[in-house]
Amino acid sequence: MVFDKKKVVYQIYPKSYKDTTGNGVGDLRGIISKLPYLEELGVDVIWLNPFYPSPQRDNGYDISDYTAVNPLFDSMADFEDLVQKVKAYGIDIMLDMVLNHCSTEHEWFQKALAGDRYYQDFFILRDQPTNWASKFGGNAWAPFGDTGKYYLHLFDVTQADLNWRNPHVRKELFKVVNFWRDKGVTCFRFDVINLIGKDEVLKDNDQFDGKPEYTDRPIAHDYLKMLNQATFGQDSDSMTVGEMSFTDIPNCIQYSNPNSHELDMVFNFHHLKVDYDQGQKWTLKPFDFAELKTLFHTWGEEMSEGGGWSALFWNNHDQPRALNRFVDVEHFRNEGATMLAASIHLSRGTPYIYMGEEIGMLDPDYESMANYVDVESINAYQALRSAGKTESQAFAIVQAKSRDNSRIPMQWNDEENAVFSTGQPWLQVGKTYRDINVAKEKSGPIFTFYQELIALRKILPIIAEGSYQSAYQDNPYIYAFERQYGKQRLLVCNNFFAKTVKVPLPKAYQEGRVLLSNYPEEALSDTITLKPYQTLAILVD
Ligand code: TEU
Repeated sequence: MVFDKKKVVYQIYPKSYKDTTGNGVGDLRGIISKLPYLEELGVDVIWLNPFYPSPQRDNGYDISDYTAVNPLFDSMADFEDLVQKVKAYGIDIMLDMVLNHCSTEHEWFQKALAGDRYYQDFFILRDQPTNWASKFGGNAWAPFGDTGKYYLHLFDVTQADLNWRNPHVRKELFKVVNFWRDKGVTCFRFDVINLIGKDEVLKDNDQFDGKPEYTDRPIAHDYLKMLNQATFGQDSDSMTVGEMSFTDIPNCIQYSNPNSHELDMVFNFHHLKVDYDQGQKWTLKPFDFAELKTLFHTWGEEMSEGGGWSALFWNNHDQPRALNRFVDVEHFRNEGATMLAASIHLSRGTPYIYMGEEIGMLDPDYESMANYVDVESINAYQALRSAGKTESQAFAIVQAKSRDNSRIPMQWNDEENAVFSTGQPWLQVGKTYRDINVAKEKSGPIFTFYQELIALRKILPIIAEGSYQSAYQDNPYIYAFERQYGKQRLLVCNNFFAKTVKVPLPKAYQEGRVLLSNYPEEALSDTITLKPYQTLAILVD
Protein backbone atom coordinates (compact mmCIF):
# COMPACT_ATOMS: atom_id res chain seq x y z
CA MET A 1 0.00 0.00 0.00
CA VAL A 2 1.18 3.51 -0.75
CA PHE A 3 1.87 5.65 2.31
CA ASP A 4 -0.29 8.63 3.17
CA LYS A 5 0.98 11.80 1.50
CA LYS A 6 -1.02 14.02 3.82
CA LYS A 7 1.38 13.25 6.64
CA VAL A 8 3.96 15.64 8.04
CA VAL A 9 6.98 14.43 9.99
CA TYR A 10 8.51 16.15 13.02
CA GLN A 11 12.09 15.29 13.91
CA ILE A 12 13.13 15.07 17.55
CA TYR A 13 16.75 14.90 18.65
CA PRO A 14 15.96 13.05 21.90
CA LYS A 15 19.16 14.16 23.59
CA SER A 16 18.03 17.78 23.39
CA TYR A 17 14.23 17.77 23.58
CA LYS A 18 13.19 17.47 27.22
CA ASP A 19 15.04 16.05 30.19
CA THR A 20 12.87 14.69 33.02
CA THR A 21 15.63 13.20 35.20
CA GLY A 22 17.96 16.16 35.61
CA ASN A 23 20.95 14.35 34.08
CA GLY A 24 21.24 17.01 31.39
CA VAL A 25 20.21 14.61 28.60
CA GLY A 26 16.74 14.61 27.07
CA ASP A 27 14.77 11.38 27.45
CA LEU A 28 11.79 9.35 26.25
CA ARG A 29 9.58 10.45 29.16
CA GLY A 30 10.40 14.00 28.16
CA ILE A 31 9.01 13.27 24.71
CA ILE A 32 5.89 11.70 26.25
CA SER A 33 5.38 14.88 28.27
CA LYS A 34 5.39 16.94 25.07
CA LEU A 35 2.85 14.91 23.08
CA PRO A 36 0.07 17.46 23.72
CA TYR A 37 2.35 20.13 22.22
CA LEU A 38 2.98 18.00 19.14
CA GLU A 39 -0.73 17.33 18.78
CA GLU A 40 -1.35 21.05 18.87
CA LEU A 41 1.16 21.58 16.09
CA GLY A 42 -0.63 18.87 14.13
CA VAL A 43 2.21 16.56 13.08
CA ASP A 44 1.55 12.93 12.19
CA VAL A 45 4.86 11.17 12.66
CA ILE A 46 7.78 11.80 14.99
CA TRP A 47 11.22 10.69 13.87
CA LEU A 48 13.54 10.03 16.80
CA ASN A 49 17.30 10.14 16.31
CA PRO A 50 19.09 7.09 17.78
CA PHE A 51 18.61 6.44 21.51
CA TYR A 52 20.20 2.96 21.53
CA PRO A 53 23.23 1.95 23.61
CA SER A 54 26.22 3.74 22.17
CA PRO A 55 29.55 5.17 23.31
CA GLN A 56 28.17 8.47 21.92
CA ARG A 57 31.27 9.14 19.92
CA ASP A 58 28.95 10.26 17.09
CA ASN A 59 25.99 11.08 19.34
CA GLY A 60 24.28 7.72 18.99
CA TYR A 61 25.03 7.00 15.31
CA ASP A 62 27.69 4.66 16.70
CA ILE A 63 25.42 1.89 17.95
CA SER A 64 26.74 -0.83 20.23
CA ASP A 65 23.39 -2.62 20.68
CA TYR A 66 20.62 -2.28 18.11
CA THR A 67 17.81 -3.72 20.19
CA ALA A 68 17.98 -1.91 23.51
CA VAL A 69 17.48 1.56 24.97
CA ASN A 70 20.47 3.49 26.27
CA PRO A 71 19.84 4.05 30.01
CA LEU A 72 20.76 7.72 29.41
CA PHE A 73 17.40 7.98 27.62
CA ASP A 74 15.26 5.80 30.00
CA SER A 75 14.30 2.16 29.50
CA MET A 76 12.61 -0.22 27.07
CA ALA A 77 9.49 -0.03 29.26
CA ASP A 78 9.46 3.73 28.68
CA PHE A 79 9.81 3.19 24.94
CA GLU A 80 6.88 0.74 24.99
CA ASP A 81 4.90 3.30 26.94
CA LEU A 82 5.72 5.96 24.32
CA VAL A 83 4.50 3.66 21.53
CA GLN A 84 1.23 3.18 23.41
CA LYS A 85 0.81 6.83 24.36
CA VAL A 86 1.34 8.30 20.88
CA LYS A 87 -1.69 6.39 19.61
CA ALA A 88 -4.07 8.62 21.54
CA TYR A 89 -2.58 11.60 19.71
CA GLY A 90 -2.81 10.02 16.26
CA ILE A 91 0.98 10.09 16.00
CA ASP A 92 3.33 7.39 14.67
CA ILE A 93 6.93 6.83 15.73
CA MET A 94 9.67 6.74 13.09
CA LEU A 95 12.89 5.09 14.23
CA ASP A 96 16.37 5.80 12.96
CA MET A 97 18.08 2.65 11.65
CA VAL A 98 21.83 2.97 11.29
CA LEU A 99 22.56 -0.14 9.26
CA ASN A 100 25.58 0.96 7.22
CA HIS A 101 27.91 0.76 10.21
CA CYS A 102 28.00 -0.12 13.89
CA SER A 103 30.15 0.96 16.80
CA THR A 104 33.49 -0.79 17.23
CA GLU A 105 32.15 -1.55 20.73
CA HIS A 106 29.35 -3.68 19.25
CA GLU A 107 29.86 -7.34 20.13
CA TRP A 108 30.13 -8.24 16.44
CA PHE A 109 33.22 -6.08 16.07
CA GLN A 110 34.63 -7.16 19.42
CA LYS A 111 34.26 -10.85 18.49
CA ALA A 112 35.82 -10.17 15.11
CA LEU A 113 38.77 -8.45 16.77
CA ALA A 114 39.18 -11.42 19.09
CA GLY A 115 39.74 -13.59 16.01
CA ASP A 116 36.26 -15.01 15.32
CA ARG A 117 36.22 -15.59 11.54
CA TYR A 118 32.42 -15.64 11.35
CA TYR A 119 32.26 -12.10 12.71
CA GLN A 120 35.28 -10.90 10.78
CA ASP A 121 33.19 -11.39 7.67
CA PHE A 122 30.66 -8.91 9.15
CA PHE A 123 33.08 -6.08 8.36
CA ILE A 124 35.01 -4.83 5.36
CA LEU A 125 38.57 -5.98 5.96
CA ARG A 126 41.40 -5.63 3.45
CA ASP A 127 45.13 -6.22 3.38
CA GLN A 128 45.58 -3.08 1.31
CA PRO A 129 43.49 0.02 2.04
CA THR A 130 42.18 2.21 -0.80
CA ASN A 131 42.71 5.97 -0.95
CA TRP A 132 39.18 6.81 0.23
CA ALA A 133 38.64 9.60 2.75
CA SER A 134 36.43 9.35 5.84
CA LYS A 135 33.47 11.74 5.80
CA PHE A 136 34.63 13.00 9.17
CA GLY A 137 38.16 13.73 7.94
CA GLY A 138 41.31 11.63 7.50
CA ASN A 139 41.61 8.14 6.07
CA ALA A 140 38.60 5.81 5.75
CA TRP A 141 40.64 2.77 6.83
CA ALA A 142 42.12 1.93 10.23
CA PRO A 143 44.31 -0.98 11.36
CA PHE A 144 42.22 -3.96 12.43
CA GLY A 145 43.93 -4.83 15.73
CA ASP A 146 47.35 -6.30 15.11
CA THR A 147 46.24 -8.52 12.23
CA GLY A 148 47.99 -6.39 9.60
CA LYS A 149 44.58 -5.86 7.96
CA TYR A 150 42.52 -2.68 7.76
CA TYR A 151 38.77 -2.15 8.34
CA LEU A 152 36.66 0.38 6.46
CA HIS A 153 34.99 3.25 8.33
CA LEU A 154 33.36 5.80 6.04
CA PHE A 155 32.55 7.86 9.16
CA ASP A 156 34.37 7.98 12.50
CA VAL A 157 37.09 5.44 13.27
CA THR A 158 34.69 3.93 15.85
CA GLN A 159 31.97 3.39 13.19
CA ALA A 160 32.92 0.24 11.27
CA ASP A 161 31.13 -0.32 7.95
CA LEU A 162 29.11 -3.53 7.83
CA ASN A 163 29.57 -6.04 5.02
CA TRP A 164 26.14 -6.25 3.37
CA ARG A 165 27.51 -8.77 0.85
CA ASN A 166 27.46 -11.29 3.66
CA PRO A 167 23.93 -12.83 3.91
CA HIS A 168 24.40 -13.37 7.67
CA VAL A 169 24.87 -9.62 8.12
CA ARG A 170 21.71 -8.87 6.17
CA LYS A 171 19.79 -11.43 8.21
CA GLU A 172 20.96 -9.86 11.48
CA LEU A 173 20.09 -6.35 10.30
CA PHE A 174 16.65 -7.42 9.09
CA LYS A 175 16.14 -8.98 12.54
CA VAL A 176 16.89 -5.56 14.06
CA VAL A 177 14.18 -3.88 12.00
CA ASN A 178 11.75 -6.67 12.84
CA PHE A 179 12.54 -6.35 16.54
CA TRP A 180 11.24 -2.77 16.44
CA ARG A 181 8.31 -3.73 14.21
CA ASP A 182 7.33 -6.23 16.88
CA LYS A 183 7.25 -3.31 19.32
CA GLY A 184 4.66 -1.65 17.09
CA VAL A 185 6.89 0.64 15.02
CA THR A 186 5.92 1.01 11.36
CA CYS A 187 7.97 4.01 10.19
CA PHE A 188 11.72 3.98 9.65
CA ARG A 189 14.45 6.37 8.59
CA PHE A 190 17.48 4.58 7.18
CA ASP A 191 20.77 6.34 7.78
CA VAL A 192 23.12 6.74 4.75
CA ILE A 193 21.40 3.75 3.19
CA ASN A 194 22.76 4.44 -0.31
CA LEU A 195 26.26 3.58 0.94
CA ILE A 196 25.55 -0.06 1.86
CA GLY A 197 26.51 -1.54 -1.51
CA LYS A 198 30.25 -2.03 -1.65
CA ASP A 199 31.89 -3.89 -4.52
CA GLU A 200 33.78 -7.11 -3.95
CA VAL A 201 36.96 -5.54 -5.27
CA LEU A 202 37.44 -2.04 -3.88
CA LYS A 203 39.36 0.43 -6.01
CA ASP A 204 41.23 3.68 -5.52
CA ASN A 205 39.40 6.73 -6.81
CA ASP A 206 40.79 10.25 -6.62
CA GLN A 207 37.52 11.83 -7.62
CA PHE A 208 35.39 13.13 -4.73
CA ASP A 209 37.48 11.34 -2.09
CA GLY A 210 36.44 7.94 -3.42
CA LYS A 211 32.68 8.51 -3.05
CA PRO A 212 31.70 7.11 -6.49
CA GLU A 213 33.16 3.73 -5.50
CA TYR A 214 30.63 3.12 -2.74
CA THR A 215 27.71 5.51 -3.36
CA ASP A 216 24.48 4.43 -5.14
CA ARG A 217 26.01 1.15 -6.38
CA PRO A 218 23.39 -0.92 -8.25
CA ILE A 219 23.59 -3.61 -5.57
CA ALA A 220 22.33 -1.11 -2.97
CA HIS A 221 18.97 -1.23 -4.78
CA ASP A 222 18.95 -5.03 -4.55
CA TYR A 223 19.64 -4.88 -0.82
CA LEU A 224 16.84 -2.37 -0.32
CA LYS A 225 14.37 -4.66 -2.11
CA MET A 226 15.44 -7.47 0.22
CA LEU A 227 15.12 -5.23 3.28
CA ASN A 228 11.67 -4.13 2.16
CA GLN A 229 10.50 -7.70 1.59
CA ALA A 230 11.93 -9.08 4.83
CA THR A 231 10.68 -6.27 7.06
CA PHE A 232 8.49 -3.16 6.68
CA GLY A 233 7.12 -4.23 3.28
CA GLN A 234 4.88 -6.60 5.25
CA ASP A 235 3.10 -3.72 7.02
CA SER A 236 0.25 -1.99 5.23
CA ASP A 237 0.82 1.24 7.16
CA SER A 238 4.60 1.55 6.90
CA MET A 239 6.38 4.76 5.95
CA THR A 240 10.08 4.77 5.13
CA VAL A 241 12.69 7.31 4.18
CA GLY A 242 16.27 6.77 3.11
CA GLU A 243 19.01 9.26 3.79
CA MET A 244 20.96 9.47 0.54
CA SER A 245 24.44 10.85 0.71
CA PHE A 246 25.89 12.50 -2.42
CA THR A 247 23.20 11.01 -4.62
CA ASP A 248 21.52 11.78 -7.98
CA ILE A 249 18.00 12.00 -9.38
CA PRO A 250 17.85 8.74 -11.38
CA ASN A 251 18.89 6.74 -8.32
CA CYS A 252 16.46 8.62 -6.10
CA ILE A 253 13.61 7.89 -8.50
CA GLN A 254 14.53 4.25 -8.34
CA TYR A 255 14.79 4.22 -4.54
CA SER A 256 11.40 5.86 -4.09
CA ASN A 257 9.20 4.89 -7.03
CA PRO A 258 6.56 2.50 -5.61
CA ASN A 259 7.19 0.08 -8.47
CA SER A 260 10.73 -0.54 -7.24
CA HIS A 261 9.56 -1.80 -3.84
CA GLU A 262 12.46 -0.14 -2.09
CA LEU A 263 11.55 2.92 0.03
CA ASP A 264 8.76 5.51 0.18
CA MET A 265 10.97 8.57 -0.06
CA VAL A 266 14.47 9.98 -0.05
CA PHE A 267 16.44 12.77 1.57
CA ASN A 268 19.06 14.45 -0.57
CA PHE A 269 21.33 17.30 0.52
CA HIS A 270 22.25 19.15 -2.64
CA HIS A 271 20.14 22.21 -1.79
CA LEU A 272 21.98 22.57 1.51
CA LYS A 273 25.36 22.85 -0.19
CA VAL A 274 24.62 26.08 -2.05
CA ASP A 275 26.60 28.00 0.57
CA TYR A 276 29.64 25.71 0.28
CA ASP A 277 32.64 27.20 -1.49
CA GLN A 278 33.82 24.77 -4.24
CA GLY A 279 31.58 22.09 -2.72
CA GLN A 280 33.52 22.15 0.57
CA LYS A 281 31.49 22.36 3.78
CA TRP A 282 34.12 23.99 6.01
CA THR A 283 34.16 27.30 4.15
CA LEU A 284 32.16 30.53 4.34
CA LYS A 285 30.16 31.75 1.36
CA PRO A 286 26.78 33.51 0.95
CA PHE A 287 24.19 31.16 -0.55
CA ASP A 288 23.94 30.95 -4.32
CA PHE A 289 20.25 31.54 -5.01
CA ALA A 290 20.43 30.69 -8.72
CA GLU A 291 21.94 27.32 -7.84
CA LEU A 292 19.30 26.72 -5.16
CA LYS A 293 16.51 27.39 -7.65
CA THR A 294 18.04 25.19 -10.32
CA LEU A 295 18.34 22.35 -7.83
CA PHE A 296 14.77 22.69 -6.56
CA HIS A 297 13.40 22.92 -10.07
CA THR A 298 15.32 20.01 -11.55
CA TRP A 299 14.68 17.75 -8.57
CA GLY A 300 11.05 18.86 -8.33
CA GLU A 301 10.25 18.32 -11.99
CA GLU A 302 12.25 15.17 -12.59
CA MET A 303 11.09 13.43 -9.42
CA SER A 304 7.53 14.39 -10.39
CA GLU A 305 7.91 13.03 -13.93
CA GLY A 306 9.70 9.86 -12.79
CA GLY A 307 7.23 9.04 -10.03
CA GLY A 308 9.83 9.45 -7.28
CA TRP A 309 9.10 11.07 -3.92
CA SER A 310 11.25 13.42 -1.84
CA ALA A 311 11.42 14.15 1.85
CA LEU A 312 11.48 17.97 1.96
CA PHE A 313 13.42 19.75 4.67
CA TRP A 314 15.50 22.79 5.57
CA ASN A 315 16.82 21.62 8.91
CA ASN A 316 18.00 18.51 10.65
CA HIS A 317 20.46 17.48 13.35
CA ASP A 318 23.39 17.72 10.90
CA GLN A 319 22.72 21.22 9.63
CA PRO A 320 23.08 24.72 11.00
CA ARG A 321 19.68 26.45 11.13
CA ALA A 322 18.38 27.41 7.67
CA LEU A 323 17.15 30.71 9.13
CA ASN A 324 20.76 31.71 9.83
CA ARG A 325 21.84 30.60 6.35
CA PHE A 326 19.13 31.99 4.11
CA VAL A 327 17.47 34.89 5.93
CA ASP A 328 18.31 38.31 7.35
CA VAL A 329 17.23 37.14 10.80
CA GLU A 330 17.94 40.40 12.49
CA HIS A 331 15.16 42.14 10.58
CA PHE A 332 12.93 39.44 9.10
CA ARG A 333 12.99 36.34 11.31
CA ASN A 334 9.18 35.85 11.23
CA GLU A 335 8.82 36.52 7.51
CA GLY A 336 11.87 34.43 6.62
CA ALA A 337 10.83 31.47 8.79
CA THR A 338 7.31 31.37 7.36
CA MET A 339 8.51 31.83 3.77
CA LEU A 340 11.01 28.97 4.12
CA ALA A 341 8.25 26.81 5.59
CA ALA A 342 5.82 27.49 2.74
CA SER A 343 8.50 26.90 0.11
CA ILE A 344 8.71 23.25 1.11
CA HIS A 345 5.33 22.49 2.71
CA LEU A 346 3.52 23.55 -0.47
CA SER A 347 5.95 21.75 -2.74
CA ARG A 348 5.76 18.14 -3.92
CA GLY A 349 7.03 15.72 -1.27
CA THR A 350 6.68 14.98 2.42
CA PRO A 351 7.66 17.88 4.68
CA TYR A 352 9.90 17.33 7.70
CA ILE A 353 10.05 19.85 10.55
CA TYR A 354 13.12 19.76 12.78
CA MET A 355 12.37 20.53 16.44
CA GLY A 356 12.51 24.25 17.16
CA GLU A 357 11.98 25.20 13.51
CA GLU A 358 8.29 25.76 14.31
CA ILE A 359 9.27 28.53 16.74
CA GLY A 360 12.04 30.00 14.60
CA MET A 361 15.00 28.86 16.71
CA LEU A 362 18.46 30.14 15.73
CA ASP A 363 22.08 28.95 15.90
CA PRO A 364 23.62 29.42 19.37
CA ASP A 365 26.65 31.47 18.25
CA TYR A 366 28.86 29.97 20.93
CA GLU A 367 31.89 32.00 21.84
CA SER A 368 34.48 29.27 22.30
CA MET A 369 35.55 25.94 20.79
CA ALA A 370 35.12 24.51 24.31
CA ASN A 371 31.34 24.66 23.79
CA TYR A 372 31.41 22.28 20.82
CA VAL A 373 30.89 18.57 21.37
CA ASP A 374 30.43 17.19 17.86
CA VAL A 375 33.24 14.96 16.60
CA GLU A 376 32.96 16.33 13.05
CA SER A 377 33.29 19.95 14.27
CA ILE A 378 36.26 19.21 16.46
CA ASN A 379 38.05 17.33 13.65
CA ALA A 380 37.23 20.12 11.21
CA TYR A 381 38.63 22.80 13.51
CA GLN A 382 41.90 20.89 13.80
CA ALA A 383 42.04 20.33 10.04
CA LEU A 384 41.41 24.04 9.35
CA ARG A 385 44.17 25.02 11.77
CA SER A 386 46.58 22.55 10.16
CA ALA A 387 45.68 23.98 6.77
CA GLY A 388 46.91 27.39 7.93
CA LYS A 389 43.73 29.15 9.12
CA THR A 390 44.14 31.36 12.21
CA GLU A 391 42.27 30.47 15.39
CA SER A 392 39.63 33.08 14.74
CA GLN A 393 39.21 32.14 11.06
CA ALA A 394 38.84 28.45 11.93
CA PHE A 395 36.44 29.27 14.77
CA ALA A 396 34.26 31.50 12.59
CA ILE A 397 33.81 28.60 10.17
CA VAL A 398 32.93 26.11 12.91
CA GLN A 399 30.52 28.61 14.44
CA ALA A 400 28.64 28.89 11.13
CA LYS A 401 28.83 25.24 10.08
CA SER A 402 28.84 23.02 13.17
CA ARG A 403 26.20 20.34 13.54
CA ASP A 404 25.91 21.40 17.19
CA ASN A 405 24.07 24.49 15.93
CA SER A 406 20.89 22.49 15.56
CA ARG A 407 21.56 20.09 18.45
CA ILE A 408 21.19 22.68 21.22
CA PRO A 409 18.41 22.12 23.75
CA MET A 410 14.85 22.86 22.72
CA GLN A 411 13.73 26.24 24.05
CA TRP A 412 10.55 25.75 26.09
CA ASN A 413 10.36 29.01 28.04
CA ASP A 414 12.49 31.89 29.29
CA GLU A 415 13.51 30.33 32.59
CA GLU A 416 16.96 28.93 33.31
CA ASN A 417 18.21 26.64 30.54
CA ALA A 418 14.89 27.15 28.79
CA VAL A 419 13.52 24.50 31.22
CA PHE A 420 15.03 21.84 29.01
CA SER A 421 16.68 20.37 32.11
CA THR A 422 17.03 21.09 35.81
CA GLY A 423 20.64 19.87 35.56
CA GLN A 424 23.58 20.95 33.43
CA PRO A 425 22.57 20.43 29.76
CA TRP A 426 24.93 18.12 27.82
CA LEU A 427 25.23 20.91 25.25
CA GLN A 428 24.92 24.53 26.27
CA VAL A 429 21.60 26.25 25.55
CA GLY A 430 21.43 28.97 22.91
CA LYS A 431 21.65 32.61 23.97
CA THR A 432 18.30 33.50 22.43
CA TYR A 433 16.05 31.37 24.62
CA ARG A 434 14.76 34.28 26.67
CA ASP A 435 13.22 35.77 23.51
CA ILE A 436 12.60 32.72 21.38
CA ASN A 437 10.78 29.93 23.21
CA VAL A 438 7.65 27.83 22.93
CA ALA A 439 5.75 29.70 25.65
CA LYS A 440 6.20 32.95 23.78
CA GLU A 441 5.97 31.72 20.20
CA LYS A 442 2.97 29.41 20.43
CA SER A 443 0.55 32.17 19.61
CA GLY A 444 3.06 33.93 17.34
CA PRO A 445 3.24 34.13 13.55
CA ILE A 446 5.67 31.25 12.95
CA PHE A 447 4.02 28.50 15.01
CA THR A 448 0.52 29.38 13.81
CA PHE A 449 1.73 29.43 10.18
CA TYR A 450 3.12 25.91 10.58
CA GLN A 451 -0.22 24.80 12.03
CA GLU A 452 -1.96 26.25 9.00
CA LEU A 453 0.41 24.60 6.51
CA ILE A 454 -0.04 21.20 8.17
CA ALA A 455 -3.81 21.61 8.22
CA LEU A 456 -3.98 22.71 4.55
CA ARG A 457 -2.10 19.59 3.38
CA LYS A 458 -4.79 17.46 5.03
CA ILE A 459 -7.69 19.12 3.23
CA LEU A 460 -6.23 19.94 -0.19
CA PRO A 461 -5.10 17.01 -2.34
CA ILE A 462 -3.33 19.44 -4.69
CA ILE A 463 -0.80 20.09 -1.89
CA ALA A 464 -0.37 16.45 -0.94
CA GLU A 465 -0.51 14.93 -4.41
CA GLY A 466 -0.26 17.55 -7.16
CA SER A 467 2.46 17.57 -9.83
CA TYR A 468 5.32 20.10 -9.79
CA GLN A 469 6.38 22.57 -12.48
CA SER A 470 8.82 25.44 -12.12
CA ALA A 471 7.63 29.05 -12.54
CA TYR A 472 9.33 32.43 -12.94
CA GLN A 473 12.59 30.55 -13.62
CA ASP A 474 14.50 33.67 -14.64
CA ASN A 475 13.53 35.92 -11.77
CA PRO A 476 16.66 36.45 -9.61
CA TYR A 477 14.75 36.90 -6.32
CA ILE A 478 11.80 34.54 -6.42
CA TYR A 479 11.61 30.79 -6.11
CA ALA A 480 8.22 29.83 -7.52
CA PHE A 481 6.45 26.70 -8.65
CA GLU A 482 3.08 25.48 -9.81
CA ARG A 483 1.23 22.44 -8.64
CA GLN A 484 -1.49 20.76 -10.65
CA TYR A 485 -4.17 18.27 -9.63
CA GLY A 486 -7.05 17.56 -12.01
CA LYS A 487 -8.37 20.97 -12.97
CA GLN A 488 -6.93 22.72 -9.93
CA ARG A 489 -3.76 24.79 -10.08
CA LEU A 490 -1.70 26.31 -7.31
CA LEU A 491 1.00 28.94 -7.77
CA VAL A 492 3.48 29.43 -4.92
CA CYS A 493 5.85 32.42 -5.00
CA ASN A 494 8.61 32.84 -2.45
CA ASN A 495 10.72 35.96 -2.20
CA PHE A 496 14.12 34.95 -0.83
CA PHE A 497 15.36 38.52 -0.37
CA ALA A 498 14.85 41.53 1.90
CA LYS A 499 13.54 43.67 -0.93
CA THR A 500 10.23 44.22 -2.64
CA VAL A 501 9.82 42.45 -5.98
CA LYS A 502 7.11 42.86 -8.63
CA VAL A 503 6.17 40.23 -11.18
CA PRO A 504 3.32 39.93 -13.69
CA LEU A 505 0.56 37.51 -12.72
CA PRO A 506 -0.82 35.27 -15.50
CA LYS A 507 -4.50 35.83 -16.32
CA ALA A 508 -5.69 32.47 -15.02
CA TYR A 509 -4.35 33.25 -11.55
CA GLN A 510 -5.82 36.76 -11.45
CA GLU A 511 -9.17 35.05 -11.04
CA GLY A 512 -7.91 32.75 -8.34
CA ARG A 513 -7.86 33.27 -4.59
CA VAL A 514 -5.05 33.75 -2.11
CA LEU A 515 -4.74 30.48 -0.25
CA LEU A 516 -1.96 31.61 2.05
CA SER A 517 0.44 34.47 2.65
CA ASN A 518 2.73 35.61 5.46
CA TYR A 519 1.66 39.24 4.93
CA PRO A 520 -1.83 40.78 5.16
CA GLU A 521 -3.87 39.83 2.14
CA GLU A 522 -4.25 42.11 -0.87
CA ALA A 523 -6.53 41.82 -3.89
CA LEU A 524 -5.09 40.04 -6.94
CA SER A 525 -4.42 42.05 -10.09
CA ASP A 526 -2.19 41.73 -13.16
CA THR A 527 0.93 42.28 -11.05
CA ILE A 528 1.96 40.80 -7.74
CA THR A 529 4.15 42.72 -5.37
CA LEU A 530 6.11 40.51 -3.02
CA LYS A 531 7.40 42.16 0.13
CA PRO A 532 10.64 41.07 1.85
CA TYR A 533 10.60 37.29 2.34
CA GLN A 534 6.95 37.14 1.35
CA THR A 535 5.34 33.88 0.40
CA LEU A 536 2.12 33.93 -1.57
CA ALA A 537 0.08 30.93 -2.68
CA ILE A 538 -2.74 31.41 -5.19
CA LEU A 539 -5.27 28.67 -5.88
CA VAL A 540 -7.39 28.34 -9.02
CA ASP A 541 -10.24 25.85 -8.74
O1 TEU B 1 24.71 11.63 8.18
C1 TEU B 1 25.24 11.31 6.92
C2 TEU B 1 26.13 12.28 6.33
O2 TEU B 1 26.51 12.13 5.20
C3 TEU B 1 26.68 13.32 7.20
O3 TEU B 1 28.06 13.16 7.10
C4 TEU B 1 26.32 14.69 6.78
O4 TEU B 1 26.60 14.92 5.45
C5 TEU B 1 27.15 15.58 7.64
O5 TEU B 1 26.80 15.34 8.97
C6 TEU B 1 26.91 17.02 7.33
O6 TEU B 1 27.98 17.70 7.88
C7 TEU B 1 24.16 10.59 8.92
C8 TEU B 1 23.60 11.13 10.21
O7 TEU B 1 22.54 12.00 9.93
C9 TEU B 1 24.72 11.78 10.98
O8 TEU B 1 24.26 12.40 12.16
C10 TEU B 1 25.72 10.70 11.31
O9 TEU B 1 26.83 11.28 11.93
C11 TEU B 1 26.18 9.95 10.05
O10 TEU B 1 25.10 9.57 9.21
C12 TEU B 1 26.87 8.68 10.43
O11 TEU B 1 25.97 7.76 10.95
